[in-house]
Amino acid sequence: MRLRHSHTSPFVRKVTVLLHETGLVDRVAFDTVDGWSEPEALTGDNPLSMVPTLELDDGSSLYDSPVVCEYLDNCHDGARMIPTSGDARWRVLREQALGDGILDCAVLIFMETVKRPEDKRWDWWVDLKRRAIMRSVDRLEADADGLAGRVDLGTVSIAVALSYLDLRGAVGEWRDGHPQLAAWHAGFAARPSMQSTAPPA
Ligand SMILES: N[C@@H](CCC(=O)N[C@@H](CS)C(=O)NCC(=O)O)C(=O)O
Repeated sequence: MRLRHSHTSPFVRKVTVLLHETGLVDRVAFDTVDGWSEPEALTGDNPLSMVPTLELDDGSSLYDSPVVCEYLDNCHDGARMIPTSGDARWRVLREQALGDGILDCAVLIFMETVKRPEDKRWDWWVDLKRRAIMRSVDRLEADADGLAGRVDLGTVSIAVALSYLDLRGAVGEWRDGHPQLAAWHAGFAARPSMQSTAPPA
């Protein structure tokens, strides 16, 4: 298998944390690509030109990150990162959706505040996305007890999303007013899988 990836993409990081946690990391070759440059190596596998994209041994490919994670979770014999049924499954999938949604908002804020020419920036849009992130962080603080002691795709997604808020500074210091979530994140971020996938400063 070959993972087309970038070092800073948080969606890629979700996949690579899962690879480490499941012991699959040595079964995957890594190919660094820049989706914005639309390289043929990537667009041939994924017409959207986005990472992560997983090329399988038979030459076919899978994307986006939830699909790649689901596939990889079927490639190992350890504890499932995505429960196969019941309430636990829906909780993990909802947490993945919330983590990915925070990331979508943070990427949009980055595009608007850093990439877009200054005279074309839209404050209303940035504020809307910031409020969505902060409501999500409030909700996670209220539910922080439910994150404790778990290592699955739900907790990986939340931890990766919070770490990305630190990387891009999308909402300032999200820890203020969220002590339980901050303590949980500090513990999870110390895991070897998180440490070895940290983006370059
Ligand atoms: N929903 C996608 C989002 C992936 C995504 O946004 N990837 C970004 C990097 S963080 C990308 O490839 N951007 C290139 C582009 O938009 O052209 C997933 O979960 O994989």
